[in-house]
Formats: sequence, structure tokens, C-alpha cells
Amino acid sequence: MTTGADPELVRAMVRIRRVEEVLADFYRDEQQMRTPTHFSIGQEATSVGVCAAAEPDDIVYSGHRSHAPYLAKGGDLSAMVAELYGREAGCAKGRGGSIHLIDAAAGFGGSAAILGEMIPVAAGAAWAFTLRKSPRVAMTFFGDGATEEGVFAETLNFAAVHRLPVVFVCENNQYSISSPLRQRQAGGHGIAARAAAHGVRAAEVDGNDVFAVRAAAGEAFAHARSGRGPMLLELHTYRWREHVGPGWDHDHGYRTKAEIDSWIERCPIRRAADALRATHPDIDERVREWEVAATEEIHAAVRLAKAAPWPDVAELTRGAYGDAALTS
Ligand SMILES: Cc1ncc(C[n+]2csc(CCOP(=O)(O)OP(=O)(O)O)c2C)c(N)n1
Repeated sequence: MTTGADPELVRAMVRIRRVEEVLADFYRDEQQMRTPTHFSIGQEATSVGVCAAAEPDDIVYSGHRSHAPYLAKGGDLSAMVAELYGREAGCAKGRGGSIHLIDAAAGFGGSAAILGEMIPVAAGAAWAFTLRKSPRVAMTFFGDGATEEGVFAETLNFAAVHRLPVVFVCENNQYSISSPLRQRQAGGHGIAARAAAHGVRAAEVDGNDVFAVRAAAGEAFAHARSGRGPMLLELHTYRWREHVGPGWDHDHGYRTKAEIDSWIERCPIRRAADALRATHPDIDERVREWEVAATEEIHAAVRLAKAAPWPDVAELTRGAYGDAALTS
């Protein structure tokens, strides 16, 4: 657990940023990763700030935008990259791809493609913690689009009724693929207000301010862990790249380059470094060192993944639906 305006949070964001930027380049240039990838470039402060407030034993779930929460909770980088390359050494044995990450030892319980799917799964884990009188907390990351699934409302109500130790983390990046939030949610009251209507305590936070996210998440975990029930964090942030894939999409017609640029100005890494400069005058040099270290780390993980064996074709359905070995 990390507290306060800690440079470690900047290091964690820089690592995730470089990992994703390098993966995006490989993805575009080589076409060897045959999995849809949803990058969190520009949104790093949400995962890093929330996971910094978690205990190692707490469990995280996420939707399709999974790399950042996985890495922020301590998920193994090599196993993630091998998964993207479809290798047996991948965290889902190469069967799942980018959207199906898991690292149980690190407390990352899994990610999934069906929008909203992990919201009730996190509540289920929290219910198990309650029944076992365990002090653990479950949390789940999801986008603003996922709050339009019926299961969001059902789960919030259930979690509130049973006072479950679950923290719902909405990364509100304003878009569901290319549909802006203002055209999808007529009420205009915001996601935090909808949580409150279900009896779930909620806070709205600048999701590009990692220290503010860390502080709000600390309060949410304390609230959930003390038996007072669930909490929802609505974190305002912005996705820089296209919805799925490595490219930029300012020419796709649903948002302008000026809008994207205005959010790049609010880069969570640069903002955190600016905030630290008075107390850590060497912060820019450290950021550069962290960038170099993360770049070397991700290149090494890619080399390892490419050299790793493919799954055995005869074993390909193992662990998937209809697997006799699992059902017998
Ligand atoms: C049940 C379901 N409906 C539709 C989709 C297709 N889909 C994948 S991602 C996405 C948009 C998600 O937007 P949001 O939840 O805001 O997350 P973001 O991509 O912005 O992080 C949609 C509609 C899906 N995966 N599952």
C-alpha cells in the first residue's frame, strides 16, 4: 500500500504507459498479436491510484481494458505478454488474449469481454469474504458504458442491501466505443448520483490526478473494510488511442483532435510529476530513468514471449467450454 504524494505512483504509471506504448508499436508493425487490445494510455492514474490503496490480499477484476489494472495490482508482465502472443506460458495459457487476464497470486481475479460481467463477479467475491468473516475487499474496474447494463443496477442494489465489501471503480472516459455519454444517458445526473440512488456511497474524482484517486480509494477501502458496505468511485479520465487497437482515431469522426489534445495536456504522468517537482527536484530525471527501465523490461518480455512454445493443438480446448477433463 502506498500513501500520500509518493513518486512510486509516478513510476507505476510510467511503467504501464511504456509497456502499452511498446506493445502498441509491436502490435501495429508486426501483426503477431492476434487478440483485440484495449489500451489504457492516458488513463493510468485510475488503476495505479486505486491499486496503491489496496492490500495485497484484496482482489481486483476488470473489463476489457485490462492491462493497466492487471499490472497495477502486480500481475506478472511476462505472463501477460505471452498471453497477448497466444503462448502456453500466457496467464490464460494463450487461450484468452488481452481481455482474459488473470493472476490469482497477485490478487487479479480476472478480466472479461462481456460488458458489465465482472461487476456481479466482484460482488460475489465480496459476499464470500463477508460470509467467511474475512477482512478482504473486492473491487472491479469498468467503463461508463458498462453502467448501462442492467446488471450494474442489480449488483449495486444487492451490494448495498448486504453491505458487501466491494469498491466499484468506474473509469468514466466519456465514450462507449464512439458514443458520447451525453447522448446515451438522458438523466444527466452522473454515475455517482445513480450509485447514491441505490444506497451506495459514491465519490466523484479527477481520474487524471493519481494522488486524488489514491486518497479517495483509501477512503473507499476503509469504508468497505469496516463493514459499512460498498462504495463507488467515478473517476473522470480520457482514452487517448482508439477504442480497440494501437492507433489514434481523431479522424474517425466521433471526436476531435482538439479534444484529444486537451486531454493529453492533462496527462496524468506529467501532472503528478509537476505536483512533485517542489519536493522532488530530480523528478524529471527519474521519470526518464523509469521510462528506460520499463522499455527494457517490456522488450525483454516480448522476446521471451516470442521464443515461448505455442499451445499443443491437441490440448487447445482444454479449459474451454465442453472440456471433458473439467466436467467429468
Ligand atoms: C454485453 C456487451 N455488449 C456490447 C459489447 C461490445 N462492447 C465492447 S467494449 C464496448 C464499449 C465499452 O465502453 P465503456 O464501458 O465505457 O468502456 P471503455 O471501452 O470506454 O473503457 C462495447 C459496447 C460487449 N463487449 N458486451
